[in-house]
Amino acid sequence: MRRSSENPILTRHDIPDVPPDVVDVTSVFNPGAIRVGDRYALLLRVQTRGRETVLMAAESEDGEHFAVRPSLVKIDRLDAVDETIYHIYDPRLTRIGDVMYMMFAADVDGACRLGIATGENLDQFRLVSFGSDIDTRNGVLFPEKIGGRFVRLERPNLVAVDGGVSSGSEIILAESDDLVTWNPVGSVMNGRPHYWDELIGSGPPPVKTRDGWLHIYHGIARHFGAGIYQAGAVLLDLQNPCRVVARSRCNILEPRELYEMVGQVPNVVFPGGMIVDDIDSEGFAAPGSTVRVYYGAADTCVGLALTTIDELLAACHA
Ligand code: BMA
Repeated sequence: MRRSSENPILTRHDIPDVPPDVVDVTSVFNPGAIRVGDRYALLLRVQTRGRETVLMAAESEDGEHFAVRPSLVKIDRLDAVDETIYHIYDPRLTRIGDVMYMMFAADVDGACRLGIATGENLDQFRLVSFGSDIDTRNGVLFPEKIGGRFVRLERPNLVAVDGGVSSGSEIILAESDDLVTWNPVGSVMNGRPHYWDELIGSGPPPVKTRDGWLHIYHGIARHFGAGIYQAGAVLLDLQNPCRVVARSRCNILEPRELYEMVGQVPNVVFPGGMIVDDIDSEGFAAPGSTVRVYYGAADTCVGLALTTIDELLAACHA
């Protein structure tokens, strides 16, 4: 992927103050992304100097220069959850039919949960479901039902990490009739010990191509101290997304620029948003289409990487 010459496209200096809580913020990273009409939109993870996380929306005409709205994104009904929620973070955005969904991670006591909310617009969401059983993160909804059911990828947190939050090395598929009750379907892929993606987690929601579901994920190489977060691509079977058709042997983005190597958490590229310009009437991405991938860099700022569907498919088979 090619980095935007404007990178990092968003830093803490671009975040307007929203007093009293959001003033002179520490960082902005790990955005979700979606098309809204002919505009590009991001939901940003903004971290205050109280180390609290808020979500803020940004919009752009060209996908590169974003204006951040001077308000905080609200999620109605969150107060009905009977666990203490400390942080809501790493939003991923999917449109199914006409409805926009946000899937997010939520830190509660001793675990991470996945929440799903629908959005009328970028400012106002309403909670649809909030997990209560397993410790899991990196949830993404597919942009259409498969076999008549909603489908999602997620990454259970089963691997303890020294000095950090728990992580995981397996992405699984789950399905649901109502977005509330989720049943595991099976394993999709595992980390590859010794290589670039020892631990793994989904990036942006999968994109439909004629060759399969194209999915960008993050991989963590653990054998270098604190770990290096990179991005790679995988192609999943259209009817049975548990079946991996092809998977990139090498990463397609790794920390190389100073803003990716230095920051709150060094050596991190963490993609969470992907916007494909040309999608046909059946929902398939056009092979030559431009793809914009939005990623958090070093848990400090936001980067943009550009590629095409063809290039990503080739990376899966390389
Ligand atoms: C992961 C998540 C991400 C974060 C990354 C690097 O476990 O918490 O939100 O960007 O670590 O710190």
